[in-house]
Amino acid sequence: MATRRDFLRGSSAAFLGAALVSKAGAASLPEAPLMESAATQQPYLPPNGRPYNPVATLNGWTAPWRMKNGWKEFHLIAEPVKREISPGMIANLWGYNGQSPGPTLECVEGDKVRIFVTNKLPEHTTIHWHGVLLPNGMDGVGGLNQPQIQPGKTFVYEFEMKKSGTFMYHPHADEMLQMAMGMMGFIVVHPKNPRFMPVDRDFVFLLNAYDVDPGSYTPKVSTMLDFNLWTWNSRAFPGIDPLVCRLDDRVRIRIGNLTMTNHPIHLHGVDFEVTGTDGGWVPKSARWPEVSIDIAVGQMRAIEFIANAPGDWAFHCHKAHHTMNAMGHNVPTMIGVDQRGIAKKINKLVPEYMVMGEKGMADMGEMEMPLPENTLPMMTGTGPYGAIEMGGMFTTVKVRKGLARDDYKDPGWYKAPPGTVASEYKA
Ligand SMILES: [Cu+2]
Repeated sequence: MATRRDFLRGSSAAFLGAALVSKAGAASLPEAPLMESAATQQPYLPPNGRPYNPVATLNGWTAPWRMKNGWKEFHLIAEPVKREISPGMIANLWGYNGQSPGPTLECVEGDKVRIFVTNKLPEHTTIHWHGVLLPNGMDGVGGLNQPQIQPGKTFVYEFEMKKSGTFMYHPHADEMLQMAMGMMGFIVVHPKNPRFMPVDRDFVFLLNAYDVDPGSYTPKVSTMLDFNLWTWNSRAFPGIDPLVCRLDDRVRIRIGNLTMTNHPIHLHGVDFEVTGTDGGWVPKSARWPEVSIDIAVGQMRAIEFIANAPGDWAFHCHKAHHTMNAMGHNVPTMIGVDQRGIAKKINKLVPEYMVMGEKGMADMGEMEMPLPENTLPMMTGTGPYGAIEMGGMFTTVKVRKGLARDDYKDPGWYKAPPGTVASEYKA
């Protein structure tokens, strides 16, 4: 019998067949594929159904489906997962089909979808389809629209995707806890007409946040605002893959916010326009140019631009503490404080003690400080010119000439033409 590992070796997209919930259900339930990798998977070309140009889920994947008598059938399994937040840190989260966030569900306007949801969590759950227009009984608010899905049970949701756009899914049951544990995913409904607002590259990711104490693995679930890990698709820099674009591609990036605060998302190197919200597409006459867009709690914003400038462009949340990993919160301001005398005294008691923050905190980005296990450095990442001093909600948009249409591989660091890099002035 094939093991999980054999499956991984044999398939470029690491889909795995999961055990089905019950013998009775086994005959009728579609397969629930499982993803073991936290890497960005190649866009999933639709094997059947209406054609469309698939999205690339940042550090994620698209769920395969089964067509059955004209219905597109998905199977989500709500379950505890281990998510690599960045190399060197794993979190015990809850998610769907092996990862948090769950797989992106891709459909086409007019598709009839049937989504089976199996609950393998220790408590009840539901799924709400955020922004999708559907019958009241399919809206997924536990207690209001449906009974809760008890552990071990499978529920089925059926509705038609009436309009194209970008939506999210998440539980509407013990919501604060289940979202603090990572239960969420993206829904992309492509337009029926493939010539409607076409783009060359179409990325999606969710903004999420966790509160994981240094040295621990499981998020604190009663945190309201003071989260310490700010993530994109449950990944923190330097674990977030670059968004790789071909020079002069038209690029769309769809960003949903399921954290408990707003995020001004800032892209260097280009101007963009907001072309979609969770409510629908923005007509051309209503768009204006931007370089940052504030995405409020529970909102989705789709931005579009022409990738006409080669380079490695920073792409990040503009709240500076959201581009840091845990441990930075209670550091006192020491700028201008002469700590030399103090350090000598403390060194007699604690030989490892280091003076920090006297000239600012930039030294932290390069410092090899001993950290508790399973803890990411606060400011980290190395670029071609040294320490990048970032964490959390930070990555790059890498624009390169001559890439293949379907090439999303990291091309390495940009090699700037001679004379185009800021350098020391020498008189
Ligand atoms: Cu932010």
